[in-house]
Amino acid sequence: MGVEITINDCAARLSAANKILILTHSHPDGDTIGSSAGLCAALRSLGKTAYVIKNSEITPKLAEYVDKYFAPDGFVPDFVCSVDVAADSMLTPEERVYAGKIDLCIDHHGTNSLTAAEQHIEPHSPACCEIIFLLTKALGVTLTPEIALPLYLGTVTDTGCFLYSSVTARTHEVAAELIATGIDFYEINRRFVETKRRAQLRLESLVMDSAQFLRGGEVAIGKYTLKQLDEIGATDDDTQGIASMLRSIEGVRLSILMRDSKDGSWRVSMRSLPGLDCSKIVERIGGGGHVAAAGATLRMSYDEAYDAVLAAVRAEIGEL
Ligand SMILES: [Mn+2]
Repeated sequence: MGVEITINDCAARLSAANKILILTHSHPDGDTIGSSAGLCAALRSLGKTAYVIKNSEITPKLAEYVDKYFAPDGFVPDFVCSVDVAADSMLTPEERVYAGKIDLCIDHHGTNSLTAAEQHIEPHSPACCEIIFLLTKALGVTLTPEIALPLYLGTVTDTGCFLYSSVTARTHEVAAELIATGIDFYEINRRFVETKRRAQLRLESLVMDSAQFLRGGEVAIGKYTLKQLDEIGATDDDTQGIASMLRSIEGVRLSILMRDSKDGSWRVSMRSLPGLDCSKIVERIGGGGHVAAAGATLRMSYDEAYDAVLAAVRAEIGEL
């Protein structure tokens, strides 16, 4: 964890830098990608040399919002800034060379533990993109559609299209300013919220079939595997948002979704309704995140991981 600094200090650090590299997190989502592309566009509008490090785990659907900013081979930055990266373990393989050498960490995860010289963490911001928007103001940047579109993307994807309890009046004010630049906001809403691929619906059906409902239906736990993804022709794009699906079932207050990884570990994604803090539950099994959305990675068999997860839930909320 770095020294906490203000958003104005963040702007001062970036203003003093010339060759800036922006880092995104492993299994990138709309928020880390939107934050990186928006910040990169903003810095370039100030005449800086700024790039986003190539994230080889990115999905094609998200890549188009950031790939023009990817750093060329051999780029040597004088300042390294991470966006939406909550822990050293969330750095991608290509970012590992910067582990311990990050100058500034900008994030909205209250559990942030990333090693950085300085940091600006706003746990009450529903999306990192909202912080980047405030940073563009502090930098004196004039908002353009090129900056606004990725920032809107991340705001929509991290708030479930302004649905979640983390949304504030400020979130809507930020969105209003982003939309006022003339961006095609409906295209984002449609592509990332309204439209679903058939494989995505098949995946939802698989997860629903796997689900167990505990504590009178208040707790739902489901799973899917990489093998199943392969069988139904689903890609990583189709898994975005799947963790929230079980929480959307009437009566469910806490949802848990487990999926395997290539290295044999199990990824646990937890979602909750107000009144239940899933970051506290996953901290018991080495994870982190937000009050309403958190996760952990367990290097053990499925049965062991399942037992560990339910033990952590029991320890927080009582018998299941
Ligand atoms: Mn985020």
